[in-house]
Amino acid sequence: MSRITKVIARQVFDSRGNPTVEAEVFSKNISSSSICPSGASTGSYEAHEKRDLNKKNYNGKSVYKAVKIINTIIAKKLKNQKVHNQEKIDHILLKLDGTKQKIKLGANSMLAVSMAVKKLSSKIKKIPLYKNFLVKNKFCLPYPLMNIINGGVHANNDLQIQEFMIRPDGAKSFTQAIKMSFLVINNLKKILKKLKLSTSVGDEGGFAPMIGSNAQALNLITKAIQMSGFKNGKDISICLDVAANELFKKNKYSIHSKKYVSAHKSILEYKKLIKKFKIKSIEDPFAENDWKSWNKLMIALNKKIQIVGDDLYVTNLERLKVGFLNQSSNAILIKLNQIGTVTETIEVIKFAQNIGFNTIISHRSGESEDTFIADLAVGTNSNQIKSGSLCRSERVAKYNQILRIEESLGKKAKMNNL
Ligand code: 2PG
Ligand code: MG
Repeated sequence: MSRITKVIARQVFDSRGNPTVEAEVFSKNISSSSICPSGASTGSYEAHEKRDLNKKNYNGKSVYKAVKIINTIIAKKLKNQKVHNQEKIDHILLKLDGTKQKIKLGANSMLAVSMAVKKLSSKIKKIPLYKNFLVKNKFCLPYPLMNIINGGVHANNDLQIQEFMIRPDGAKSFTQAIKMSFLVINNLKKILKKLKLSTSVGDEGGFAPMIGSNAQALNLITKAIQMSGFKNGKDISICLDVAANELFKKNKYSIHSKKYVSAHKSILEYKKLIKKFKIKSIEDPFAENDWKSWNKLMIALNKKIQIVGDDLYVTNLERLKVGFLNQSSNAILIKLNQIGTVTETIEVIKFAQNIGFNTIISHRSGESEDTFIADLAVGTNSNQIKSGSLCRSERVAKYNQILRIEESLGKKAKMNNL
């Protein structure tokens, strides 16, 4: 049984140019490394991201403390542990931290190590990473959720909703899914150019034109879908991430315009949008503590569309259980760094799938070249992956990795069910 001989860490940079943690785990002369991503629209129940907060160093954003924690405390504890025993290693990290929100070690230091261990284990076993999770035989490929117009805190335009996404529901393979998405994105670019709107992109690679209404963004996407020869709601579906935490004040929401209105009025507006633009999925339609409104929306929509909890659940089993009992949603977004270890993430995925929820593996708005989530999506048979647009290498890297996996599966490669 291979054992960990050394753990080291360093400060590297994410796609926004902010410092982040990379950990490298060794077993003799073999090593694997992993980089922790970082969010901008974070839920308040997320595990803690440790930053130095010293204004003189990278405007308070450096992660030298987290790096030091890995190089000293974590490295010492993990030495001689069995590489393939992921659960034990993650439990050592959890015990070492001992706090509810990973305040002591920081979820960024814990996760970088946890993911690097998982990668090292598959390297030593000489199996691809996706074969080192839950699924052993029948691998299914996820549908990509591509964020093609960026708003909210991911862009500096006036769009209230954070992410306007497309999902190529009609695709029969992942290759075809990418091709269909490519066409829509390419045509959207042409439409924007013609309207003399900017084609520069936001944090997740989607366009960030200076437009100010959700309906305007949705009209542009609908046009691009038609121009590509696809049927909206059939071949390609429009999906949203509202990130409503950011649009919530004094029990009111400014989702559909800058004006704050009640949750009840927001639901009526949602219904109109869904009908007009054939929207198939809405993530974080309401704020993280507003359980009541989530349930009202689920009832109002009568299970017809996918309702996804991101900031609501923060990949946390306890919160997911509350959401299940409350009938808050029928899908969960999975982000490793919201919870901080691979083992806890897998537990949440398993539970979610057992209760019939869709699991959507997701990037963060601050990403890196690390493609761990692509393998995680296939290795857990999650039916969707959200990794931004087909633009910016840190986003495309994940889609490219799934193309490689599809190729290696050959004839056995199947798309998952939506
Ligand atoms: C989200 C994510 C990723 P962030 O809200 O779903 O798209 O954004 O990483 O900023 O939380
Ligand atoms: Mg979200």
